[in-house]
Amino acid sequence: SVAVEDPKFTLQEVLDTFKSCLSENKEVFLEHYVAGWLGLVRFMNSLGSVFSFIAKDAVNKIQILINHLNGENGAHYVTVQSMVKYELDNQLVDLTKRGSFPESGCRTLLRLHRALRWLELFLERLRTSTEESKTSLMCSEAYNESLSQHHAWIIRKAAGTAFWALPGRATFFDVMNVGTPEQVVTMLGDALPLISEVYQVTEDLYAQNNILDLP
Ligand code: 1Q0
Repeated sequence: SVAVEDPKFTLQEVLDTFKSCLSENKEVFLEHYVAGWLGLVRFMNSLGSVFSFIAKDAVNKIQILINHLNGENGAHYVTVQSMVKYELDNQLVDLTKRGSFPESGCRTLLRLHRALRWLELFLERLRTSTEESKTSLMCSEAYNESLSQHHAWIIRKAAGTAFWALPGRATFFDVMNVGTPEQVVTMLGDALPLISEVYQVTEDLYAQNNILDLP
C-alpha cells in the first residue's frame, strides 16, 4: 500500500521523477512513471479531502500497475513498450468492450496517461498565470480540453464541483514547496517539456497499436 505523508516533499522532486522515466531510446520505465504518479497523488492529498475521490481512483490504478510490476510476469512490465507488446501478443487486453481483463496494464495506464495531459495543460496555465488568475478556472479549462472528453456526465459533474474547492494560486505555490513564485515559474518551465515528452511517447505508442480507446 501507498504512503501519503512526506513533510519534505516538493513538487520539483515529483516532476524530476518524470525526467527519469525515459530511457536513452525513449522507452518509458513503468517503475518511474508509477513513482511520479504517487508523488502527484501525495500532492493532491495535501490539498484537502475534497479531492480524495479523485486520489482514490488514481491510487487504485497505480496499485494495479505496481501489482503487475511485482507479479510473476513483472519482467514484461519494465517499460510501457514491453508491457503493451506482452499484453497484446498474449491477448490480455479487452479491445472493444469490458470483459475478461478489467485490470490490464494497457487500459489502466491509459487512464493515467489521459490525466497526464490534463496535468500538462493545467501546469502550463499555472506557469503563465498572474496573481489574479483563478486556479479553479485554470483547472476546469484544462480538464474540459482533455480528460473530461473521456468521462461520463456524473464524473464531470463531480470533478467540476471539486474544482471550486481548490485553494488559490498563492496557496498552490506554497504547497509546491519550491520557493518564490519566480522559482516556481522557472521550475515549471523546466519540468513541462519533460512531462510533454513522456506524454507524447506514450501517445504515439498507443496510437501505433491502435489502443487509444480501450474500454
Ligand atoms: C489538483 C486538483 C486535481 C484535479 C484532478 C483533475 C482530474 C479530475 C478527474 C476526476 C476523476 C474522478 C474519479 C474517477 C474517474 C474514473 O472513472 C476514470 C476512468 O477510470 P475507469 O476505470 O472508470 O475507466 N479515471 C480516471 O480518469 C483517472 C483519473 C486520475 C486523475 C488523477 C489526477 C491526479 C492529479 C494529481 C495532480 C495534482 C497535482 C497537481 C500539481 C499542481 C501543482 C500545483
